[in-house]
Amino acid sequence: KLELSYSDRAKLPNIHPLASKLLKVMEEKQSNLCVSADVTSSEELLQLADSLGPKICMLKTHVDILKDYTVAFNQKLLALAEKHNFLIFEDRKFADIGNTVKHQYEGGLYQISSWSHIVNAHAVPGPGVVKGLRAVGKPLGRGCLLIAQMSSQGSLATGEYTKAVLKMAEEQSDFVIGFICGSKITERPEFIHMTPGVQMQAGGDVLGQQYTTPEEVIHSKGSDVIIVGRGVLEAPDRLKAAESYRKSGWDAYAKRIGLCV
Ligand code: UP6
Repeated sequence: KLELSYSDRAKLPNIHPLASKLLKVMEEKQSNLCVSADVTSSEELLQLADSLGPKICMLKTHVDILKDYTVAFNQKLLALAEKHNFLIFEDRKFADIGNTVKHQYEGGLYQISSWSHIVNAHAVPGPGVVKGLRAVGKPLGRGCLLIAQMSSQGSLATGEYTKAVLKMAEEQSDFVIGFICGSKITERPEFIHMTPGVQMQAGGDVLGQQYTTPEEVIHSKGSDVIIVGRGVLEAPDRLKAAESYRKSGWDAYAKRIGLCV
């Protein structure tokens, strides 16, 4: 049985507008690549966004690892997202009670809700974490991914926990647009599956990260978006590396849905 294409899914009647937008961008740019811009200088991050922008559907940030963060940075990043037509995903991994995450999302130094289209959260606190984020993000048209599984060795997010995360997402699908996961966890086509821990060769790092290939993630595991950090950042030519991840991810998708390439 062949699956719906990204563009078919973008047109589903019950799809969240932000998920629809992402799927359209993916189809237009023929990219299911999200680059994880894990660098510590704002200028380097902005340069990355500008040079890799044409290759990606999304740029993932960890804004709290920047050593020289300023408010101007947000505006510059947003302008680049518009220029190159990609979405911004701040990988904040919220994990507190609703009232606290509300403040962490809207306020503080980073004011994440004002510039990041997508954020993510752990389900550990229960549905209140999503309710808190939704109170801030929904009026702004933002969306959230729930962390259903993790790529790191010994992760506790498995089995029944993963199922409970899916249920939480289904109950708040007006704000939850999908998952961070290792493989597809639901057949519902309106949810987006995004997978970190991706490199061209399977393996890992010394701190428990585990890598799977783009082909495996998209074609065999049925995920939608590959998230790649060091596979691109540590390559001798980052643009060339991003293009090869884009192509691998796209070819694996084309194969999955039965498109000829
Ligand atoms: N990330 C994971 N695994 C998860 C969730 N998030 O690796 O389960 C994030 C990391 C990092 C990126 O915080 O920013 O994805 C992966 O980077 P890498 O490709 O350099 O390993």
